[in-house]
Amino acid sequence: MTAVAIPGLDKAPTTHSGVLSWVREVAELTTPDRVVWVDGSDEEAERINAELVEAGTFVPLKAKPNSYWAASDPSDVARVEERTFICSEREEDAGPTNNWVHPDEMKATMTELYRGCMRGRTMYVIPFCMGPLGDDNPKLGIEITDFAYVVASMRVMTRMGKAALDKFVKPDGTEREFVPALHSVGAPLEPGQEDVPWPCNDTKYISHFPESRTIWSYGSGYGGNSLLGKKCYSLRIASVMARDEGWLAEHMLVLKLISPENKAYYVAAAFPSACGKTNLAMLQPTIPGWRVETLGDDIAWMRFGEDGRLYAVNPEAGFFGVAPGTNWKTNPTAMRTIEQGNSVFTNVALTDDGDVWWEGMENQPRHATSWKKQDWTPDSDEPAAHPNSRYCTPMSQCPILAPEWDDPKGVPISAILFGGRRANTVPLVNEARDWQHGVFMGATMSSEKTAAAAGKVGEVRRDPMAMLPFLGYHAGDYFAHWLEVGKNAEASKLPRIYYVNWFRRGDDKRFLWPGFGENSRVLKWIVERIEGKAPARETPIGYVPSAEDLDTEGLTEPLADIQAALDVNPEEWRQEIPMIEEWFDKIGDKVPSGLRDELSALQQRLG
Ligand code: GTP
Ligand code: SPV
Ligand code: MN
Repeated sequence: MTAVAIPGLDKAPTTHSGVLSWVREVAELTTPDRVVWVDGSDEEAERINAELVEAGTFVPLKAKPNSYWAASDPSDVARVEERTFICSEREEDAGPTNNWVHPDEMKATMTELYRGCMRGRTMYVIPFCMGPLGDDNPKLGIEITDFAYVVASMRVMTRMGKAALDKFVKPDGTEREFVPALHSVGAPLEPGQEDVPWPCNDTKYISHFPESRTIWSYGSGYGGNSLLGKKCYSLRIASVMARDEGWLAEHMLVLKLISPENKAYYVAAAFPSACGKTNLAMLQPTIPGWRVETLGDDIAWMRFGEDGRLYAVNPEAGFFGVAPGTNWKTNPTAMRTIEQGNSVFTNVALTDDGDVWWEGMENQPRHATSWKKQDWTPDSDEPAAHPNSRYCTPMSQCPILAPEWDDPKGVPISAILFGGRRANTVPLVNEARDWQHGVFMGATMSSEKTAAAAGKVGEVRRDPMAMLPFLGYHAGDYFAHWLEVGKNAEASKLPRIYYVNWFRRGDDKRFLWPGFGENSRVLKWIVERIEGKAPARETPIGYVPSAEDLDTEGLTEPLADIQAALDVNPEEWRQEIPMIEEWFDKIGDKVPSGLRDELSALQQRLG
């Protein structure tokens, strides 16, 4: 056997034997022209950004420092749930909500796709750590990718480079475990072939091997498909680790709410993709004296602390936020974060003065370059920005970042919110009777599909705990795990659970609730409930405030709208029952009996 000489392969800045052998194996399979070990330095970032500009992937923005505009291939704009696979050894472990292929078969198929797939390209080796570097047990990974855009984005979204690699070998020489995460755009270059700004492949696979804690992604450069520390590691693989180890890996924001008395409450909230996590995490309260600080906008890892409370850590270091709808009124915090630069904007519009714009932002330009790289004017039939266009920006720039954001201990959660996008039925806020009832709310929550994933937008689907596309194992086992977490804790120390809906509409389709900063009124009611101070009416679905129980001072919306947003209509809920039954039947025997009990109790209360 002759070892292949690939420039850079032997420059490994680590002695970790698992890393060395895996990187060599991948290089020999994918045959890149060169290997770059990513160190995370500023000089390296400058070089990579310059290369991306040279390749036409990045256009530097004149109006924001160290920031870039990128437009993807028009076919590569969102997560591809149909092409996402949980390749557990046994099909029943993936469950009825995931696509499954046996790991041997998937590895055989993808090995052939990967063979020679990095020809003509650079293979980047990115060491990264999900969660604070100071953790006693850091969650490490190596992403191998052939797309420099992924390197630039991982730099924003994770703790990466030398600082992460230093954690791979303990001071005593022991090698830590890591998640190998392989990514290729699947677009080898033949000698002399010209590259395109956004290489990708019509064939896409986003595959997860839960038993070996391995990720293989092929064919897409879009965030959730290519930034493998994010959904692939921190949710799909981590949910399996969490099941095995007794913790929770969730699609949740984490915020700190500070009352006028300066008391802090930490809140975690699970809303499906493009349903308001970033906006709630960065909320600017409209009620006097209340403040919010941000800890995370997409993912929370929650474990019990020594005091028996549930503590949350955000594994990420950046925001990969939905651009459309973001403006100085809806989300001033996001605007102030991106304004400082060091950001990548993908599939938004590029203005003629070298800035970014998207639908919903102030100062609509008279002319711009659309995300499809076409001339755009306000008269154009198509939007300037793709509905799932995104900004990628460092958390450290967030002006209301909570000082404890990087603390490995995490923050103790007082309330968990589940929420979806429902035009009817689901009231603005609803408090669970207890943990089991709250788990039932999460397990049966539903939402209209958004542009964050390929497919039809607007269809109502069950999205348990906002994890439907991100569960690494059987949904029924996942519900059982949530119940188990509650059983192992003292009830008084568990977070209270709420079900919220900012998206209920009136007959004329307008939103009944103003949302955004006004959601602070709902958070205030929740905190007052926790303190035993706020009233609520007991309804068949849970404890719901009346309009007068909420602080509505200064709200300009008609009282009738607020009342309609809070309305619990038993007839609408009775129509929900068969849909929940159908959902439970889909999950099958593994639906825990506690949740079946909750369903019958709900049915009975609805009469
Ligand atoms: P992912 O990053 O895909 O997981 O999404 P997310 O849950 O962080 O969603 P985000 O906060 O980015 O919101 C998505 C869209 O919903 C944006 O267009 C927002 O402007 C809009 N939105 C957020 N909060 C509210 C709200 O309270 N009311 C209304 N009407 N729209 C909202
Ligand atoms: C989501 O779709 O929930 C996102 C964006 O947060 S992505 O990282 O692409 O999954
Ligand atoms: Mn998300």
